[in-house]
Amino acid sequence: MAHRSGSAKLGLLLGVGILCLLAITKPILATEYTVGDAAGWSFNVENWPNGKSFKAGDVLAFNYDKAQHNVAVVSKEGYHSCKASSGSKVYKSGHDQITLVKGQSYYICTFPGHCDRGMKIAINAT
Ligand SMILES: [Cu+2]
Repeated sequence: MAHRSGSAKLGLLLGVGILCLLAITKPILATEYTVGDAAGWSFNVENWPNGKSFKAGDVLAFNYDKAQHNVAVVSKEGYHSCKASSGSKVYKSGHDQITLVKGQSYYICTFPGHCDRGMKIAINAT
């Protein structure tokens, strides 16, 4: 009996230890999000970020046909007006990974009419 309760205590200790380890390592591990999930970076992706909680360091993976689309980093105004400024960083590889920084980030596709068809996202990373 004494032996059994001893190993139960050891098991509990081990369990608590593992939980502590998870609690410590979890914030370090960044989450990678595939923008638009299976559909990828595409029309009407605008609402995809809804309900997700992004953290600084998380990675957004933009998958798309590079002949048809691109990803421009824009300001809030650029997001709402669907216009990238001349200084905007534009990703165009078709498989772009962008690491989020704390705060608001805005991305649009600059191909004519695409942003107006919902090819835009606003992200808030904490
Ligand atoms: Cu596009």
